Amino acid sequence: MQKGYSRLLGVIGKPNTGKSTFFSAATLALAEIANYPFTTIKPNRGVGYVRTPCVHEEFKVKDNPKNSLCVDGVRLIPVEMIDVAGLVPGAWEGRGLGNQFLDEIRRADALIHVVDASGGTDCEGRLCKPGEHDPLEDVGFLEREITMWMAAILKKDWPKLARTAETESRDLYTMLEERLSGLGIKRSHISEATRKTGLNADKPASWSDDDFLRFVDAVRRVSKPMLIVANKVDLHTAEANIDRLKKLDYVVIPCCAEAELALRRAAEKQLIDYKPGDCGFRIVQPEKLSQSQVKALETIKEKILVKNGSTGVQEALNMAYFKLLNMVTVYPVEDVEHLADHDGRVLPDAYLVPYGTTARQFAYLIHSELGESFIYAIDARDKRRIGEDAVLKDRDVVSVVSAKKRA
Ligand SMILES: Nc1nc2c(ncn2[C@@H]2O[C@H](COP(=O)(O)OP(=O)(O)OP(=O)(O)O)[C@@H](O)[C@H]2O)c(=O)[nH]1
Ligand SMILES: [Mg+2]
Repeated sequence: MQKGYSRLLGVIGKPNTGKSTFFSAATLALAEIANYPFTTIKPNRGVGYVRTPCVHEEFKVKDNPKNSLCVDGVRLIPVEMIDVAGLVPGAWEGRGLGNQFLDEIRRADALIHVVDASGGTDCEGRLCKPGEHDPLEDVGFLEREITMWMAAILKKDWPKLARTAETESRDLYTMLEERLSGLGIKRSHISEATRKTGLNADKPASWSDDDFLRFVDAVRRVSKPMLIVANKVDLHTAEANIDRLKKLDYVVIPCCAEAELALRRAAEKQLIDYKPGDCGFRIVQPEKLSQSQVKALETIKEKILVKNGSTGVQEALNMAYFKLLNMVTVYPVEDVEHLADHDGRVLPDAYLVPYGTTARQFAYLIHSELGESFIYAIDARDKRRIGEDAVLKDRDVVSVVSAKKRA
């Protein structure tokens, strides 16, 4: 895992929606899966991959990746994920597994909300007739739970904090940042949330209870961006619900986590040729598959891949990184002619960094010494010099020249 800018994706939702199935499909880590609520109690942590076209074809070189994989021209960059226990209404007050669950997403930078789009599980995750439950309710409830949990953390100290900000003219943002840093909430999140709500940061003591909740809700949206994985698309009741989910203000990704898990496991055993996110697969060892396995694979192809373009699992990870977190991929090299590191490995690393990262910040990320003694960087495409404040772009290949050494 890369240092510095590594991010954590939290897989969340009410019980029994397929969170652990999604997580297993993305990471191939073993996680318990069953059709009843609260199968997961202790969180599962694992490593999934973000997928991006590798630059080696454009540069016409053969690469030798170190921090990532390159399969058929596709770079797979590892990213950390956490799958947590299901959340039920009232969790913020301690219902279900309550705060324990919420505490585990403290450090998550983006949230993947897995919804049972088929409407076959009630609001507490118990099985019901597909179509009976409205998954739109699950979206509203989850937003509320997280907001209320954050509000409860802040509420105790709020009156004092707001008064101090006014009477001692202390900066509200700084005080809130100190108070909320344990939730991965930064000053920039707080100022953006204030701006979005139009509240006066100089007069927080005059905010009403409603203002306070609106503010916390905005902090949640900004600091824990979320997308919706509309899971269980293989069930016929899902389609109409997905159309309705898409009207909400979220990225919505139709998904069949079960299909992805089956494909990934078959690919792991080299029975099929399939990369996460592909729109199809090829059976490579038909003699090792039973008739029913072949039939199951054909069904996945027809009902999921052809219809939706993919199972949705990979797309969700990519969207979380490239859209919600606004990351770009940058390849550091030492030798700009051969695109190699000091061991001669070609295009060894692909780093995920937030858009806006400058050449010098990137140098710091590789090594603090390199950042400190930064002179300039070189763009491997046109061999031009890049100054310290230049913002790096997606798929840039750069070499840092420093007073000490190159990297
Ligand atoms: N039809 C269908 N069922 C699925 C899909 N993904 C998961 N399931 C099933 O949904 C049930 C719950 O799956 P889990 O992955 O354990 O769900 P969870 O959200 O982790 O559940 P908790 O840990 O109890 O909160 C299991 O029976 C899965 O096989 C899917 O894409 N389609
Ligand atoms: Mg689970």
